[in-house]
Amino acid sequence: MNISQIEHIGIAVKDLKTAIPYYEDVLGLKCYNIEEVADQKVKTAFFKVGEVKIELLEPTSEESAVAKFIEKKGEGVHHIAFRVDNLVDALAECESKGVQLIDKAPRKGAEGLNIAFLHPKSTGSVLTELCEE
Ligand code: CMX
Repeated sequence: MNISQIEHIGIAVKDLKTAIPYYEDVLGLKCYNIEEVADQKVKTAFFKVGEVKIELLEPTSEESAVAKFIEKKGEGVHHIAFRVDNLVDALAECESKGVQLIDKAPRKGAEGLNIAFLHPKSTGSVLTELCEE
């Protein structure tokens, strides 16, 4: 597959309002978008660092994957997302190389991207997202 860049780094937080001031007031970044992804039961806040984004993830339900993550591991880095040219082909390649897919087909994520997750059990314990514009 052809990965052109890290698209974003996802960080699990309990509460966006509490988390955002560190990124804005200390790191001097600007939150340019807050968006709810109902499908994933999260509210997201985005910051740009050059070409790469930081995505803060606040769970909107106890059923959210992010709520379960925080309960088990606490707040912190949740996933890394790579931008690929062709998501369908990238997923087929991953599957053919024995990687367990969480999403067998692309779906819509935040910021209108097509996204799919790979299971951390087959990616060295790093929850990995592939995304395509
Ligand atoms: N990073 C690394 N490992 C993780 C993880 C994460 N973010 N989340 C869970 N795990 C680990 C668990 O600790 C567990 O490890 P152990 O068996 O060693 O304890 C293992 O993965 C499996 O966990 P599980 O209990 O079987 O499954 P969960 O119900 O916790 O689900 C996962 C895990 C990855 C399948 C689920 O979180 C998922 O489908 N994630 C993809 C979707 C997602 O994360 N959405 C939120 C972000 C959406 C967005 O960015 O818009």
